Amino acid sequence: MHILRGHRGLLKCLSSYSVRHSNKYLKNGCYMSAFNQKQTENKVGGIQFSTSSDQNFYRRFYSPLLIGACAVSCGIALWCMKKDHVYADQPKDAAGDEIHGLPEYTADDIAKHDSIEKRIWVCYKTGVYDITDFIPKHPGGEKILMAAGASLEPFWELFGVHKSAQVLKMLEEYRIGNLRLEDRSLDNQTSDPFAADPRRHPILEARSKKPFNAEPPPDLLVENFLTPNEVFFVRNHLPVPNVDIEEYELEICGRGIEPITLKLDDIKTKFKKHTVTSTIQCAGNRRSELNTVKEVKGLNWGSAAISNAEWSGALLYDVLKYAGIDFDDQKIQHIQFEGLDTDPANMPYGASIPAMKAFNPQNDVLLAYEMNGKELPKDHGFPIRVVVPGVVGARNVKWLGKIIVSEEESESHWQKNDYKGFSPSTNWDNVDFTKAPAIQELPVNSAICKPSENTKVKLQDNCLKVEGYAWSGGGRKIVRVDISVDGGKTWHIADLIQDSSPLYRCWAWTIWKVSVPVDASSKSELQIICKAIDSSYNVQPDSFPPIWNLRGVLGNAWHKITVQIQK
Ligand SMILES: Nc1nc2c(c(=O)[nH]1)N[C@H]1C(S)=C(S)[C@@H](COP(=O)(O)O)O[C@H]1N2
Ligand SMILES: [Mo]
Repeated sequence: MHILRGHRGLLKCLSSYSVRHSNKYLKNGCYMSAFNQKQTENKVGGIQFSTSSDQNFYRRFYSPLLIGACAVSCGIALWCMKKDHVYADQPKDAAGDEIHGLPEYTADDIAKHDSIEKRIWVCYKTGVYDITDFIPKHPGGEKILMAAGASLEPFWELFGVHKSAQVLKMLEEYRIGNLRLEDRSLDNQTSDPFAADPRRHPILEARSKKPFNAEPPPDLLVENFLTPNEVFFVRNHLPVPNVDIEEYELEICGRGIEPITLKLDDIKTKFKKHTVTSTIQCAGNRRSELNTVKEVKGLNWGSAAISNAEWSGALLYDVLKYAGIDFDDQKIQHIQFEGLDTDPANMPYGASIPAMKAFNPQNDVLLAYEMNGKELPKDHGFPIRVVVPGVVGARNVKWLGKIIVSEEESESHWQKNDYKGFSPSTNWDNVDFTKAPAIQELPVNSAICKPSENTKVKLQDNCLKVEGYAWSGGGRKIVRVDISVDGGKTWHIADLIQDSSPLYRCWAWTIWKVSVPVDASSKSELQIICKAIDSSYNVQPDSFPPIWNLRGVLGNAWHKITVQIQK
């Protein structure tokens, strides 16, 4: 309990969200409920949760979160400690296995070691570890102090990357014993936080399975102006929350607003239904091409982390008006959003957009409950997601739980410490995330979707049919797409398939098609290049090296593919 007491401040900040949502999670939460159940039925880390005193209330609700927070911190910290190891090379699977001759400890023993004075112990599978000496090296500071007396395992399930051979090897350096047999089964019972994730169409090519991130084959994208829901790319940072619609409430609060909550039905009936076709593109789309210049951190997206759908819902403008916002209040600069998906420390996914985006109803910022005329699918934010036309995917918050009207940007990791652009010379040692603004509107981009890279193509009447997409942020319509098959010396102008929106309020992508004459007599291989121009006459840069950045975002250089000509 001393740990909880010693960290009331942190507890408070972790809890502000979970107090409101803890019941919901107990009922519907796909993973927290599993943890809580386990606690009420069993001992976790040797603590019996049987009474309902205030203290126990805190323990019941926060222990797993706190342990989670520190388990993850430990993982990250161990991961970051890139020192050389003297520890004998052992296969990944051996970490946490019983080591004969080491002392045996009970779950109770481990639970007692929950402060620096008493030393900090954790367990992983059968392994018991004293990580006290690691604490001074921990980049996350004293957060790690909360890593008292429990298994790291359930939390590492959430962030598979920490379960790498390297991290497990580092952990083994702090090994002090084995966990008693009777207590092992309990610690091995890891509930899969992703168990409630929806089924996905096998056509989606996964870039990571847990959390689920996937893109369709590019040639499917150009088959339809609207991407079918099952084919639409998926970008999840966390497990998909299981939202019970009976319980669902959207909270709206912040500067000058008397907080209100709206049920899904309220959002559907109190406001005019508004429909808009908008493309969503991840900032990391085409990251794999940046990765070939120099290694970047992030999911290795191809060119299909982008899709286009028709969204229906209430205008955020109408909802803010209903909530009583003062549109003339100059101090309101940002509209923050929080998702119902949470990390092991119970922090929600979050992001914000400049208030002026929402304050102009013509920007069509939506609280969407339908996608292509169907109920919003689970993967895409059921029951409500924000659609911010022309703005990077990351701000289109899914599973919307809360809207905060604010003077400040969202404090979320994904707003402040991610999704920003840097110079090609900025590296992980000198990067300062406070120095770059959060990405909002995306630059002009395009890609060739058909033919597919490295396939055999057949010419028709000495011509090759090429198809792809083009899109620009901020409502800037695509005005031209140029294709070259001679390295950029000469260009062919593609036919554009677009909606009828005006030049400066176009949220949907452009599908383009062109038939290019090819002189096949001399060559068997052909490079195809595309570049797009938007209504501000922005054009894509010709190569990746000058726009390379350590996170691999904003990759929008000319798209180039190579195909073989079938003779
Ligand atoms: N709540 C929540 N919203 C989220 C995310 C998330 O992980 N959680 N991912 C964001 C990112 S980075 C992108 S690119 C888009 C992807 O939307 P999609 O999965 O519907 O394609 O959702 C955004 N909204
Ligand atoms: Mo994204």
